[in-house]
Amino acid sequence: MKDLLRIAIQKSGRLREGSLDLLKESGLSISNGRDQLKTQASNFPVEVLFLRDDDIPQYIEDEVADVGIVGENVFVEKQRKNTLIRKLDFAKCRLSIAVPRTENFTGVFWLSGKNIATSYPVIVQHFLDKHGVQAGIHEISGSVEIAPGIGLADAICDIVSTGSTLLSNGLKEVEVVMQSEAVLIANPELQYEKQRILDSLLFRIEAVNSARNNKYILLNCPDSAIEKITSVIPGMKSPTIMPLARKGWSSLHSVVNENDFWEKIGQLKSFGAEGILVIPIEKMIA
Ligand code: PRT
Ligand code: ZN
Repeated sequence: MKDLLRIAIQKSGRLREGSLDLLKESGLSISNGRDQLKTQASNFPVEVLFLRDDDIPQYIEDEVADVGIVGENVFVEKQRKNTLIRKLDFAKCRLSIAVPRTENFTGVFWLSGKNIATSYPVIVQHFLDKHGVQAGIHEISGSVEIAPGIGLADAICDIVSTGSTLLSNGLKEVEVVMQSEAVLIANPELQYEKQRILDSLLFRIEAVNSARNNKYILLNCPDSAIEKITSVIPGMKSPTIMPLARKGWSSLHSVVNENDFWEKIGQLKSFGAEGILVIPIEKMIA
């Protein structure tokens, strides 16, 4: 039988859609019924396994799966024989300590002798050790944010995204323990053939993620502004410049990063750019 790379993704929850989207945008044709446990891509040597996110690191260590997509928080907490291959730029969040809003939190030492409720005991213990603080850790698996309100703990350590869950439970975020996002993890000792499949998948993921982070930009500008504009949007190698029918003007095509997009648009306009078009990129290969 030909080798397949077995990729474990979350069966249901916050990572499921982002994981499936990434695989599909990488050109894998996969059918994904809600109740399916596994499915094979019809056009790429990959089998997708749908599992609980917490179980994925162990399945990879046990070689039931070869690679997987989990939150970095789960990867770090589980301490399994997994290698972090790359960050995937979605499901961004942070793991933070929060205390009741009315507490006068004075710094990490405030936690000394207190009780912290969390689903991440390993990460919290590491954080406390790093700061030389001794505190109790109370491991609970869900609804961590209600623990202080019912007298189960003095503080919590949980995932925060917008912060609204903390707010509605009368808590305030006081220390960020780690930043997290979805990550691709793998068994550190993949067979040669599986590693080759992973390498070609990674090439595609790279192209998808670069495309997501960049936009194609076209604009018209007076020839005298070309140099300044090129310094703002240098593109992949350098911009394409084509003369307009109108004398003294050119059309300039380049690529701009999503993150500094608005700031750059402002600069371009101030240099005399007009008729600016911004277009999504489907795939981008350097
Ligand atoms: O069933 P299974 O075990 O597979 O799923 P799960 O319930 O353990 O995980 P799930 O789907 O909730 O989250 C999967 C991963 O998504 C986490 O491990 C994180 O890496 C990432 N992620 C990103 C989040 C959030 N954002 C998030 N907001 N995980 C959880 N939350 C929860 C958080 O626990 C809190 O209850 O959302 C609430 C906070 O959100 P805000 O926006 O109110 O701050
Ligand atoms: Zn989970």
